[in-house]
Amino acid sequence: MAYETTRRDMLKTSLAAAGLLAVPEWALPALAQGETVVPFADWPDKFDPNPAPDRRLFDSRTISGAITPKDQFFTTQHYGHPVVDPATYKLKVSGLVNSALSLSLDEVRKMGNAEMILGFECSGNRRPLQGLIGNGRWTGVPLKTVLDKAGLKANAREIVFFGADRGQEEVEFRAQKFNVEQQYGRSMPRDKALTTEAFLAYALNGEPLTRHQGSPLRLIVPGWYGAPNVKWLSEIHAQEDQYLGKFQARWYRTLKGEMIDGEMKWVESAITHLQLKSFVARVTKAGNQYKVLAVALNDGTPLKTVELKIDDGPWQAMTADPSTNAKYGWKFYNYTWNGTAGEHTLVSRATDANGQVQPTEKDLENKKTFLEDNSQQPRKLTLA
Ligand SMILES: Nc1nc2c(c(=O)[nH]1)N[C@H]1C(S)=C(S)[C@@H](COP(=O)(O)O)O[C@H]1N2
Ligand SMILES: [Mo]
Repeated sequence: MAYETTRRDMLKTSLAAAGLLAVPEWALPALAQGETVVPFADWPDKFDPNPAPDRRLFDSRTISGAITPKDQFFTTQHYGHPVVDPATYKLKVSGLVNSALSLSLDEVRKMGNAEMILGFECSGNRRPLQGLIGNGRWTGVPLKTVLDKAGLKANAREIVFFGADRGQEEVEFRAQKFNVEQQYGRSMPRDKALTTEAFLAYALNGEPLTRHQGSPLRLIVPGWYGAPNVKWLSEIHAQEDQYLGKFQARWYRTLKGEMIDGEMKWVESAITHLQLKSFVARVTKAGNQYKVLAVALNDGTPLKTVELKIDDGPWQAMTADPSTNAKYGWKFYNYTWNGTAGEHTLVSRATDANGQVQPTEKDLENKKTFLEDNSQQPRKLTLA
């Protein structure tokens, strides 16, 4: 379907260029008969959901259900896709453990088959596409089960997760630069590793993980951004000291200014749990009415409301879709709109049970780095 969208977009672009696109709507197969998708004016003209063999963007206008099909799930990583043969695969558990482990995929699978519907997004996901987000049904073994089997020693304070993928990196130290090989690695403190609902997933939507999704095994950290969900997981290493690898300590950071007692404090923090976000994912026309679909995702904190503002109107409640109620899954919210001809701006905002409100772009103006952009996103469209 992703490729069809590309063709359709190209067609749309060429028709628009030729001045032939009288009606700004086009049909998508996933929709009810007669239902058409209203194009977003803020969507790039040249949208390619498959910009490279190892990259795929999710096209929110094609949402066809709560679970993202595996061939529509976004994918991104740093060192391409390593090939890991499931038949000879071993998961190593090493370092400060009572018994080091080397587990085959079969042995891992026999340790559990917990299932969880959950969404995650890349911490770099942002407007206009919001294409680095998805929601799946994952199956795997609780991380704690594996750590308990190995037995963490008392001084094992840091748990590091390595992928099979690696590459050359320049590591800077003051005036020096060293070119060394690095593995994709992420870590979490012992307590977090033992108490989270994190698990080692071998299946997505009931099928073995694809190479894109980290076959044969990946870490899944419910409620966290994509980066900690280490794909092609090859080794879990317990150590005493903090792990400071590039993708833990340097690459996935946020620098933001916070006003504390009238003084600006510049804070650098690591990317961990998902920030409260919603966005208008799709608008369709059915008969004389328009259906606005917003997607909301956060760290599992219950949501209170998702509201929609149309042009300069008031915030209005959207209706929660009861089919999307998994704690860590994304949530759909609907609104039926009697749209009038002309240009419009739609923006959604989520509020959670703790009273936290999704920030505006202005609220985040002191966030200097672009990761963790959960700001409200005004969508532009023109109705005929
Ligand atoms: N081994 C490995 N795991 C990785 C990465 C990587 O480069 N290597 N990238 C991370 C990032 S930044 C994201 S957003 C997610 C993307 O997961 P997906 O491709 O299954 O959507 O994988 C994470 N896990
Ligand atoms: Mo990411």
